[in-house]
Amino acid sequence: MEQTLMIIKPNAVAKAEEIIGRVKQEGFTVRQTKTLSLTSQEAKEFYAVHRGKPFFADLVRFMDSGQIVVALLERRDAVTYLRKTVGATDPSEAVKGTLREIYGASKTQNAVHASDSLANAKREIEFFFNNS
Ligand code: FUP
Repeated sequence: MEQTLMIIKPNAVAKAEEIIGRVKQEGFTVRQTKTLSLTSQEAKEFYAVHRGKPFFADLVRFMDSGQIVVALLERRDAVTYLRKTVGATDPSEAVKGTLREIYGASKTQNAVHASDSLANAKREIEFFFNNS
């Protein structure tokens, strides 16, 4: 079994139960969840790989603008499968029925984050749960 991290972003927290229900329906086991707010510093650290990109400031400002829900998920092929369930970065390009197509508002306010590799899943799980 593989683990991955999902973040329900501030614009979708009101739909957190619905989103978690969908993820369970897709065969994931929800190992842990946590509701929290990121400080600006924490948001910058989490998205450090995007530092210097034109959207970085807006992204950080969005991610520290309200509560988020983080979920440690488990499933066979969890990383790949969650990416598929979440859909493309830009909700307007996301396949119908994916979480970003349903709940996303824009490229920045795209409702959900999903780890993009096994190595990043590990790092991100440690970032929020410092265990795994
Ligand atoms: P993803 O892996 O689909 O989350 O997308 P990226 O790693 O490319 O981007 C990380 C985050 O940066 C996205 F969730 C949203 C944000 N972003 C923007 O705000 N504008 C962009 O043009 C691209 C990404």
